[in-house]
Amino acid sequence: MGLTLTEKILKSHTVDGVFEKGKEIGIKIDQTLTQDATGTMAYLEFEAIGIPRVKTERSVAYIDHNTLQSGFENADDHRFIGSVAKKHGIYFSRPGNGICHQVHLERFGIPGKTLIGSDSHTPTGGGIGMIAIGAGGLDVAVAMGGGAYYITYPNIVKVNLTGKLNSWCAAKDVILEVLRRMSVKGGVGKVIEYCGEGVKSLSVPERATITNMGAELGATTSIFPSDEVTKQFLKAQKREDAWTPLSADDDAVYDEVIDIDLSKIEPMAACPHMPDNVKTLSEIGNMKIDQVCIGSCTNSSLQDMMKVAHILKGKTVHPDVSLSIAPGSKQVLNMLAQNGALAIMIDAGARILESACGPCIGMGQSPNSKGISLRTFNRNFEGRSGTKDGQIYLVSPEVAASSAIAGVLTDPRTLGDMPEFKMPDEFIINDNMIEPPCDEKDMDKVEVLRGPNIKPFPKTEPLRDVQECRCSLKVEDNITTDHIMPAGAKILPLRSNIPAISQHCFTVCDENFPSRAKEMGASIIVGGANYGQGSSREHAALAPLYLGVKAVLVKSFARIHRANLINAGILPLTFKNEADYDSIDLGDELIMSNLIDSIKSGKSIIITNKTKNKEIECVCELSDRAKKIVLAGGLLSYTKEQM
Ligand code: MIC
Ligand code: SF4
Repeated sequence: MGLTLTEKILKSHTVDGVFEKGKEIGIKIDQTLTQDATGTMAYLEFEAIGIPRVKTERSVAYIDHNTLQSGFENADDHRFIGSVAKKHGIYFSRPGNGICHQVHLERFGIPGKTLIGSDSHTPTGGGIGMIAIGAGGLDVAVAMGGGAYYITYPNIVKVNLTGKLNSWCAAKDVILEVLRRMSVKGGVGKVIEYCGEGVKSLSVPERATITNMGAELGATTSIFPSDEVTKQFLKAQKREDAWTPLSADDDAVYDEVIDIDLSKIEPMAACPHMPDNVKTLSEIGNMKIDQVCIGSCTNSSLQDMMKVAHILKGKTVHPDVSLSIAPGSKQVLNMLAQNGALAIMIDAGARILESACGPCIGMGQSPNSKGISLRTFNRNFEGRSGTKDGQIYLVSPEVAASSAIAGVLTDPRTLGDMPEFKMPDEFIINDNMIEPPCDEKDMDKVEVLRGPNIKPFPKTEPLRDVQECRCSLKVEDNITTDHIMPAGAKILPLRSNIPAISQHCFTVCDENFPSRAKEMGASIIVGGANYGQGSSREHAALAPLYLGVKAVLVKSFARIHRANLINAGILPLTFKNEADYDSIDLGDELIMSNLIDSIKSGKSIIITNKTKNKEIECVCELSDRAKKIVLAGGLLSYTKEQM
């Protein structure tokens, strides 16, 4: 029986566990990446593990999220990450060099290699045939130290692409179509593998748009084959040596098959407030808009920007619209500057932003009250833009640019003929903003620079057998990490300071949660289905840990957040019987007993609700390794124990 591409790469990297569906496997990690909003914590954890130099083939630290420096905090973090990277063998991509995923694709990604990153959009690397997975910072720290990364052996979905995209229809529309069909939880436990005749017609950046936003399906990752198109891209990046051809065997067996005829794809938008709330432009109609933002790790490649420039050429942004553009990397921005496209954008009235995440993570450009904002990004969760009642629609760069001119949501197919946007034969290569690490022999000479906002990892303790607690919060389905640990320009600077950032935990849902949880001492959060979808931020586990949360009891979890809870030593519990969700209310007194034996033996955990005089049966399915982590009080304690 032939193998899928995913199986080939996973098989060649498996170092622990059995290669069987649903079982946990440990894979060797070739490359890691971090960004600054999760990086400070990841490097504090790496320091705590105590391994002097990274053991990966390549580790890169990027600065791209917290680039708005309205106080000393972010700049201090940049200096900390830069110095820690230099000392421990990590390449450092300086602020201004671009968004981690875009730069990694350009300069470091290698087909067939494994990559984990402390950012949920790490699967962007699947665009050049990597197994690239988003993970919590602590998992990345362990991988930098040479430890394996553990995933559940996934189900593999084949997306069979046929045909070719019509003019002005985009890769973004393809992933929106997949989201429309599969939903934001449809990818949990799965890898999405793109195959078929249609693959050839998609460039590497287009493929990367699709794998990037596979994160919104909840998928473990997404991957494209490595073919002649990949080779051309790497050659244009002067990295042809990194290329190897890779694809699934013809007789590979998949768990699920989805057929997509590219010629039937039409321009679409994900409507507020979920990436799977997808409608065609004609279904939405001629909506008046207030803002357009172009950029983010989903859509900020040179090819995207050239399409935008073509549409803006000789035009003026509509008087009622604010248009901002953030090219994804210094390479892209530099090429736009040299070929004149930047001048076209400036001339049209676009507000040019630095090459960074910017508005995508609420770092500026929050829309006006109730403002309708079209964005080429990947997430439109409520409040993420920084404006609570902002209405965010996710669209392609083509839709974004044509709408910015018209002032209303516009189908780019009305623009008429589309020229061919060819990939360049050569990109401008200048890695002067990537600092290599020092030689190992010089590492003692490098001083790690710590600002006053950088506080140590919160305290953990081994699991207790009996835990008395109270219900500190009850929330509904589809709670995102943006609800649990909001981002934005005001809160992001606190990412290195868990005591301070925890004061904002869940305040989107309930302003009193932090003080209530702290007062209760030990507590449980109760939630619905797909709890913790979205980002990889481990702060969404570390802040509850700091506030005394001992368990999260929900109908179901999103993958990365569940792993982060385990890493933090918080019990991830699910209801045996979902109807029991109704039998716990805020403030109820709860007792979890016989925890150690139940965890060890995999038996149900019984929570006694003293207030309601009722017993609730909960499931805590953990791999043998995860059991040990939870018993030790988290991955950091477990890793130290192991050493
Ligand atoms: C995001 O898109 O939400 C982020 C910001 O990139 C996060 C990481 C973070 O919270 O720092 C992600 O996707 O993992
Ligand atoms: Fe940055 Fe947005 Fe991409 Fe997250 S999704 S890495 S915030 S550009």
